[in-house]
Amino acid sequence: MSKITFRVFTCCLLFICLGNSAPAQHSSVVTGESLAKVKNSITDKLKSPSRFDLDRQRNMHIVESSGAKAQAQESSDVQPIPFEEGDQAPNIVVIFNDDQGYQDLGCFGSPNIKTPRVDQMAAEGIKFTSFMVASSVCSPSRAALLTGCYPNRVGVPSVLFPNRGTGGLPPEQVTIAEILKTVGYNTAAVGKWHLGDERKYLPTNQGFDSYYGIPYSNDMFPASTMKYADDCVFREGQSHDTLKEAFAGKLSKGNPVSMKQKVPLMRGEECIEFPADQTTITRRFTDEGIHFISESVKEEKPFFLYLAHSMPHIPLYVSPEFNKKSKGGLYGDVIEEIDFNTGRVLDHLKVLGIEENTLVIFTSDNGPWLVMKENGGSALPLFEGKMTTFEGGQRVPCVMKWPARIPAGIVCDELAATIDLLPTFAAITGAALPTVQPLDGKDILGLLTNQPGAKTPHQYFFYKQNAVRHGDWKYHSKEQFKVKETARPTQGPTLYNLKDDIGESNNVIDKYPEIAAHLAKVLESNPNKRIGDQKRNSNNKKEKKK
Ligand SMILES: [Ca+2]
Repeated sequence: MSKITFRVFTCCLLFICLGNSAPAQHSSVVTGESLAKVKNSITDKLKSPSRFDLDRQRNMHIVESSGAKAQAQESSDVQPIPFEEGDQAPNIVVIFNDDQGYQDLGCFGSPNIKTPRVDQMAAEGIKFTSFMVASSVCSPSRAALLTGCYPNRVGVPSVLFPNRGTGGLPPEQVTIAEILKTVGYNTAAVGKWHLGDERKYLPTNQGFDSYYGIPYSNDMFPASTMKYADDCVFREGQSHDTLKEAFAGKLSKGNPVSMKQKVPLMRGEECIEFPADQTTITRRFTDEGIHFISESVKEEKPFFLYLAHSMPHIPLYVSPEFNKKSKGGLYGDVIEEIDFNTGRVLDHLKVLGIEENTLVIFTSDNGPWLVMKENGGSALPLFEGKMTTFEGGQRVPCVMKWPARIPAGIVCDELAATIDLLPTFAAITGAALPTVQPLDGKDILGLLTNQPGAKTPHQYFFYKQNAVRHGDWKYHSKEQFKVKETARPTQGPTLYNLKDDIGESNNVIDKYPEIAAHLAKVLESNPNKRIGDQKRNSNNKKEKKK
């Protein structure tokens, strides 16, 4: 085939693909009143948890998957586990780390960090090599995971800060915890939240029965609106008076400069320790998660544990037992402590006899903070890291284990994403999907369970407003660089073929201009456009007027 013929062929093929299934456009206007109605209907459902028809859900999956065209893939010789009568919906544990890079696990090729427990999880379950987050920074990535939507849609386009009036995930948006409450789950958020520190934005107002953790990044400040428990433990000489003095002193963007990196530890809606002792925080978050699991088992309730560690985001802290143990320096120590504690959760599930039917997911909120050098992790072989739309920013390590349904030793190269978790959890528990927000995530149960021919449900995946992926192709309208040493003179537009060029180093836009042109057009209709921005701005204006 000549080059021109190939281009015409490619162009036609793309036209057919794009014409048939451009990104879904949601024209219905979601009003404040309708949002409130849905939220109320969820609350109503909480009062009478419905019994889910799991077998029906599962049979539907088998029918759908069996119709798909079987294609050779790496794990194709591993047979799916058949559904059985009386199978129960699983318990769900999501372990979500902060700024852990693509390479920072043994099973993802780390040369110097040892993670035997997560590696074992991968060997006993599934490893996703192309697992995406919907933003390369904390708050939007977390909003996307919990709502199944690109973050701009749900009003969290960028990082939130205490004392700056940046708000939070609007309470009317429906989270994983809220949909799982409708089918009788116990729910707990443990660790970093970062979707708003004011009371109305806290996990306890987003479907979680309990919250224990640091409400934003571990390098931030106390919030002036924070409520302190009567028995709050003040450390390092801090007190109500020192806090008062700090807020009366020098402020930078509303934050008291003398309190940098002093963050609260909260239980429920109050601070119980200030500043949080971060040297023991990974263990304490895990202790809390384990306690919640035990309590749920005692109550004979299925559970959803969202265990969001506050590290390896800097500043890094580690328990004495892990100090200087890793060949990967302090960063490696932190990851190895998280790995050890992940093992504690897995062991606890086993001891309680619920390992078989518990889905455990281990992943990260965005790529490594490379400008922190040795404290910043690695995304190799991907290019760049946090705060960029390169793969290093948004492709994260991910392993999942669920012995009852996920066969051992699967490697999945299909694109999947954190936005897929909500619809997938809905599918496996029978919970109804939210209607408040137009969902961007898709059910990936077929991929998880290694159904023959299962493919990514994402024809397009969007990286902020700047880039789009379609199969192996990735088009950037604009490139962002955070690491000066490796920044390139061209800022885009660029086109890469990730199959041959996972490091996004060989711009082939001149070779495939038709593909670039089509993807540029697709990017224009990006569902992650500034819908949420507009909403958030109008909310902020309203708040300012008050
Ligand atoms: Ca992060």
